[in-house]
Amino acid sequence: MSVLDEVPATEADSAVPDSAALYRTIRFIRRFEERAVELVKAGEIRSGIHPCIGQEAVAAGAVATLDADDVVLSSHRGHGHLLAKGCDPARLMAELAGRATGIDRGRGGSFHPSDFSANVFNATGTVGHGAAIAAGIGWAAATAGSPRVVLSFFGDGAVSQGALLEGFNLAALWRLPVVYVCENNGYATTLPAGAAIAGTVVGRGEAFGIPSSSVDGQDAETVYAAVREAVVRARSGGGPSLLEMRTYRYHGHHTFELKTRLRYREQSEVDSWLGRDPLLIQAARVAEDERARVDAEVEARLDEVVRFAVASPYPDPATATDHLHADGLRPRPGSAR
Ligand SMILES: Cc1ncc(C[n+]2csc(CCOP(=O)(O)OP(=O)(O)O)c2C)c(N)n1
Ligand SMILES: [Mg+2]
Repeated sequence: MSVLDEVPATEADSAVPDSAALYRTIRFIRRFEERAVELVKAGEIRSGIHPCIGQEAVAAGAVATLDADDVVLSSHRGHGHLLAKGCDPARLMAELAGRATGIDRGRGGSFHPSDFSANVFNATGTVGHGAAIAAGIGWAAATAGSPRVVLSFFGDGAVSQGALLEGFNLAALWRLPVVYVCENNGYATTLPAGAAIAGTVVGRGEAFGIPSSSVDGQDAETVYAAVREAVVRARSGGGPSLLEMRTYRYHGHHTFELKTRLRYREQSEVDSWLGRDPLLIQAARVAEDERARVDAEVEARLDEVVRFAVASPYPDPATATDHLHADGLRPRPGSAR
């Protein structure tokens, strides 16, 4: 069962977002991530994760504008994108824990999960490259005459990568149905965006003639409105858009920061962004009894999710190279098997 199975589907082309559904998605992502961090501390998720805590309104608001057949290309900080798109949370948690029951049988982990049943084609750990893959998927959809739209997420650290700019160029040149969403959380690992980006994020899109704007990424309903406009444009043949979402991650870059204290931001800065917590902003739009019902239901579901993940077996080491290649592309004779 997916996150979206449990709530009425948001009308894909509705101009009015469903406040309670957005609240539930944000709450689910927040608590999923907090439970995942607990599993890292308990040694059940051994590789660690990049939590998206603080950025949930971007995933919730953006993905709520899509149809089921639309495609999401995610990033290394992608659990929220997957959950919002309808990925089975139990199988996602099992994937983070490297279990055989994971959405990618434990091969993708937190960095590279894909869920073709939810049309999340991949979460590339190679910063910026998803934007070029998104152009390719958009081209395939456009040439097939499909109404499919591609939503491509990446961080501020991606905007000076060559592959991303090549993707922008082709998407603009061929008017591809791609919506580029930059989650500008102010840092690429420990490097402040201001020390890494010449010009602006929005300027990257404008250079290619792509309609581009900067949006408050802490407010899911503002995100929804901006992305909806871009999705409508893409679906009607109007080509790509770029939306910079101004947001913030409350946790470290990666859970390795639980052990390694990296001094790259002031607590006062974190506190000021905590004052614009996307969960609280959306909670204020939902009646208290409805919120209590959603919170209890989310917690009960996550109890099942965690139980499923930790009870699942690890993959058999003898199968380590299975499922890594398309049919017919077996490893060469003599390579590790
Ligand atoms: C091409 C490439 N360079 C470096 C890395 C290592 N790396 C992983 S995440 C990351 C920071 C990315 O920052 P940003 O794009 O802002 O995303 P955020 O982590 O803030 O969500 C880096 C440098 C990588 N995965 N790929
Ligand atoms: Mg960043």
